[in-house]
This record gives sequence, C-alpha cells and structure tokens, in this order.
Amino acid sequence: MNEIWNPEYETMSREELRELQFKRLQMTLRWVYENVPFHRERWTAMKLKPGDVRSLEDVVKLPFTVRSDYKAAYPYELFALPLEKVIRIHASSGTMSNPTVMGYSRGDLSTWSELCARVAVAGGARSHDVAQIAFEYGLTTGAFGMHAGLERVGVTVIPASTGNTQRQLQIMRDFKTTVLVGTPSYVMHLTDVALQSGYDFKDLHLRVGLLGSEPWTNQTREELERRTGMSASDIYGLSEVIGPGVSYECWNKDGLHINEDHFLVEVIDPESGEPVPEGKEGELVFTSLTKEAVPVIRYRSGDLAGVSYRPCACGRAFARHSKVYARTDDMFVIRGVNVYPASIEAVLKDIEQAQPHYQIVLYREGSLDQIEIQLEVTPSFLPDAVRKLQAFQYHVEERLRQELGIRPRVRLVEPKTVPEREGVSARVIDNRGV
Ligand code: DLL
Repeated sequence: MNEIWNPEYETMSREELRELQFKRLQMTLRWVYENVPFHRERWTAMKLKPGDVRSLEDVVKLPFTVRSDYKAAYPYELFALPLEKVIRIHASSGTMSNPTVMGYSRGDLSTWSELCARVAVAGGARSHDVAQIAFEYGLTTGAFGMHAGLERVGVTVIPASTGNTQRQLQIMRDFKTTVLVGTPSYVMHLTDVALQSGYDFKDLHLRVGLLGSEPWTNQTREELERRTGMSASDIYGLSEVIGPGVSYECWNKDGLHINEDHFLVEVIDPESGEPVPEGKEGELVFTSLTKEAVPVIRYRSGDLAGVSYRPCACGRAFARHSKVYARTDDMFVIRGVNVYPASIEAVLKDIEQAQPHYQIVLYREGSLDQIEIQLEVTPSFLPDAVRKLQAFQYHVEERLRQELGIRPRVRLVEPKTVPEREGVSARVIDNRGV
C-alpha cells in the first residue's frame, strides 16, 4: 500500500526541500519579471525586484494575485510564453462569462503528469490497475490531469468522462474497472444508480477511488467505501495552480500532502492577509516554483485549510493541509452566523435515514434571513407517515442547530424531487436578493 512514486522528492529532508524551493523561487521570479508585464508593473510600482526576495520568508513582500486578476488578464496576459510554446489550454470550472484561462508548455505537461502520478500511487493505483476516469473531458483540468498521471504510472486508462450513468456502470462491470476517478458526488450518484439497478459491488472489482474537485466529508468517504469496498482518497487542486496534482492523500488519510517541490504554500488570515500559525485554518495561497507558461505568484485560492509540517507515517516529507471544506467565498452568513454548506452535509450524512439528496434554500421572510433544508426522505418512512416524519424532522433540525448555532427549517420532500447537483456549494440556493 505504501508505495511512493518519486521517493527522491517526496521524502526529501526539509532542509534540502527548502533549498530547492528557494532556488526555484528565484528562477520563477526572474522568469516572471522578464516575461509578464502584468507582474513586473505591479512589482515596479512597489519598488520591488526579484532580487529583493532573499529568502523563502521574503515571499510575503510580493503582492497577492486573486481570481479577478485572471479575469482582468483574460485571456493571455498572464502568460510568460508566446502561444507558439504553449501546447495546451485549460480553463477553470464555472460560468463561461468569467473563465480563468491556463496554458501549459511541454515542460508544464510533463511536470503535471509527474505530479498526478504521485497522486495516483499515493491513493493506491498500480500499473496492473484499470482506471475509469469519470471527470469531464473538456476545458477543466480534472480528466486530462489524472489521465496523464495514471498513464505515466502504467495504469490502463478508460476515458469514460461524465454522464450516461448506465453506460458507466456497464463499463465498470465489463472492463473490470479497479480505480474510479471523479467527483465524490458523481461517484456517490453512480453507486446510487448501481444499487437501484441491481448491481452488487461484490461482483465489481473496485479497489481505489481517487476523488476530488469539490469539498467532501469523511462521512461521505465512509459511505462510499462501505458501499463499494474501495479505498477512497482525496485529491485537491485548482486550475490556476495546475489542476489536480497540487495535493493528495496517502494511505494514512490524515491530511493532503502538498507537492512542495513545485508549489510554495502559505496560509493566511483571509481578512488581514497575515500568516496564521501552523495548523490553524486560513486561506491557502500558492506560488508555483517550476511552471513555465503561466507561473502563479501568491495566488489566493479562496480555500480554507490548515497546514501541518508534522512528519507523516507514510514517510513523505511534504507538508499536509487539512481537507478543504469551505471557501472564503461560499460561506454564507445567516442571522449573524457563518454557515458552511459542508457542515450541513456532514450533519445530514451522519443521520441515519437522511438521504444524500438535499438542497439548502436561503430566503428572506420580512427582514429575517431563513434557511431551509429540503431533504429527501427515504421511502421507508412513507407507510406510517405523519408522526414519524415530524419526529424525524425535529431531530434533523436539532442536530443542525447544535452544529450551526442557528435553527434551520427542515422540509422533508419526496424522494427524487431535489435536483441532482454536483458539489456542495451547488446545493445552496440563495433567494435573499442583495
Ligand atoms: O477542480 C481541479 C481538480 C480536478 C482537483 C480534479 C482535483 C480533482 P477548478 O475547477 O479550478 O479545479 O476548481 C478548484 O475546487 O479552489 C476548491 O475550492 C475546489 N476543490 C478542488 N479539489 C477539492 C477537494 C479543480 N479535494 C476549486 N476538496 C478549488 C475540496 C476542492 N475542494
């Protein structure tokens, strides 16, 4: 289980790693200064030159970049290479009116497949495996990144893409898929349909799940592992930084190892922008150390997590960040209380008989914000309905009140009435207006 794809780098001592990081940081800053006017002009306005960064800690002298910078630079202004040297374009998920465009040089694609190979092996994939990739093959990075990484390991890759659930299940059974790659919510949906369609996971061959691209809880993991018998690992990344391949869980599943030889990580207080102490949750900020086409300088991910430098039982030296459950920008405030949609999911997943299907509706009654959780009930309730349902509804409200600090309304709805949505944040419907 504990195989390491690239022990030379993944188990490097911290001193060696810091030395390598600093060397690569200096190269990146010079590269950016020479080739990206956007960054050069901002640094010049602050009277900064690459040489002013004399240690890793000095990186804080540089200004942050944020998502809106990518929008402003649309499509190619943050590129450090001419298109002639760029051999792939991807864009982040989200509406097409505001895409952030990413370019990859030949060297970047090679780096990317190396990083995704580490992810695959850490999650348990081996060359004898058959991997079904159920990320969308398109502008987003998930499918292409993991595809290249798994091929590099020697895994047999099936580019199944998303959708057509019955076909996915047929492929899974007939092609003897052992590694399933996708978003946890889609994989959960696949298992739902599989069970409804009479598939028995004992007859399938799943061993490993490499799941990410959205927040998911350990309860979801347990449920998926219980249903399928596979070991499910969390994989994290963002397209601005490279895509999948930024960080990954090992068998220990106690935080995600950051590929620190390629990315410098900082954790900041999202309000003040100041660093937070080790282990404390803050916003993850990334600087790329080897990217050629679109280097990333102090990019504010919007994702909240804590970073620990404690050694891991797996032997990897890379720092680990905690699972990302929330973003600085999908948290909502309701009656003065900050609510994370993933916290609601965690409670619901923890309650027996609460279906995984729900949606969160925010609305205003008079001037009071309300939160309603529309939760599908399992058909087992339906025979002796009312009293049982009322007790169940009260129980869910009470559990959520304890978790969130406010009492939401819970409305139980018929199975299959909540629209299927991928991702926790997509389950939040905000009807409050501005
Ligand atoms: O989602 C890259 C990716 C693809 C990662 C496949 C892992 C697997 P974007 O579309 O740019 O890139 O979305 C990035 O998704 O800032 C997080 O908020 C969220 N996210 C990604 N992975 C995780 C995860 C890809 N494992 C944004 N847990 C990030 C929680 C995640 N959130």
